[in-house]
Amino acid sequence: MQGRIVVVAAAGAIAAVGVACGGDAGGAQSREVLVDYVHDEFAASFLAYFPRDVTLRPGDTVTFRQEWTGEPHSVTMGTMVDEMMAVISPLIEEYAELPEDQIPPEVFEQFEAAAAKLPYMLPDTLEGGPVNQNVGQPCYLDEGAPPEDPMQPCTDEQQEQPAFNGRQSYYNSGFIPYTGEQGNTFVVPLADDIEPGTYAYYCNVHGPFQAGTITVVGADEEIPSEAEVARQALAEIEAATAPLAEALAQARSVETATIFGTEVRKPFAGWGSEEPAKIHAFIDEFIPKENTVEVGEVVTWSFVGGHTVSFNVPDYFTQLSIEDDGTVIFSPDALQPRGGPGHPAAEGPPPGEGGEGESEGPDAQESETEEGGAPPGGPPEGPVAVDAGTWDGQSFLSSGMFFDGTYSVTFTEPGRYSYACLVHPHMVGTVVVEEA
Ligand SMILES: [Cu+2]
Repeated sequence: MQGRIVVVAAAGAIAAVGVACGGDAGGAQSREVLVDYVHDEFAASFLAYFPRDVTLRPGDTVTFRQEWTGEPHSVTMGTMVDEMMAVISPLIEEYAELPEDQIPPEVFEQFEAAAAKLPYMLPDTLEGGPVNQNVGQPCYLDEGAPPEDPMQPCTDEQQEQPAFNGRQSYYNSGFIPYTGEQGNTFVVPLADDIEPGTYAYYCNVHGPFQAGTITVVGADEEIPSEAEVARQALAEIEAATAPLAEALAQARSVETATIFGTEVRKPFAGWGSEEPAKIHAFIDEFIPKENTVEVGEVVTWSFVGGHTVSFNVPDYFTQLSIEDDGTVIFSPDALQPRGGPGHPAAEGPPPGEGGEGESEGPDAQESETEEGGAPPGGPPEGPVAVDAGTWDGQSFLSSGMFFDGTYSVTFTEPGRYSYACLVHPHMVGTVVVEEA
């Protein structure tokens, strides 16, 4: 991790020298902001921008560079976002460190009311297929809001990116793809006539907790060097990493645990830090990475966060992708169970069950095998236990996305089987099946 940042810092130093040799500060500057972060000690997703604030002058450029952890992101700004964050930022500032039960209910109401004014990229119910195209695709508006119909993208003209002048009502990258010409990159030129001030942006997938600011100063004012910006990014990454590393070490040292109110047993699929606030990051690891069982034995994963357990996966595909006509698609293959029983909540929880926070342990609900392919509906809400039955190591087998609950597979053939999370490409594990 340090190595990479040092390289960035060194490049910054060279750029700074170049400017110094050129005499004055003439010529536009560029500063880089990381979107998410690929850690080299463990797999994780950081729902954050590093650094959180960057200072530039009119005519300069902000380059958002995404590090692909499998989580989709956008960079979304404009006066609509400024207004939302003017309400929400002070709330986060004041209450984020408090345990949830000590936060007055009206704080949540204010937060929700402000956040609800802006549309989100992902539909409320994930089903696979097109996401909300009105904000999943790029959209740059001088005034007004994106189309109300989630399936209606902004017009071709509205998708052409102008410089950011601070007065546009909505200025949205849309989903920043992993591949392609603009892969992992979103470049924001600041207009020559942008007023000095602070401009907010956020991710319209993960919401106002994933947010940052661009501070614009006067044309003749000093701004932090590229190296200083990189150092600040590194400091913020380290601050976000420390509690995660601690939580991971703890997860590795136990067999069972209670996390986010749910009892879990190894192997864990995903992990996180329970420390409140300011850690908008989670661990994309199977813990432990390798499990050894005998033929006929069952392995039961406990999910912590939105992941899949998937064997014999096809070539890598991303959770979200952009089709030739611009449509942003949530891959049904990443979301839905494959080769086993469906999500048990697909047909809705039985009356009186499946309510929020109603954790009854992994045996609370048994799934039934669906006939004729994948069921409709998305990930189950609340803890569920899915038994995929036996698997002989031959077919594509995927749990579908889970946030909570367990997934069991009984292995019938000896061998060494690697598996992966279809959402998070760095999240891989192995099951070794030995002769009984
Ligand atoms: Cu994952």
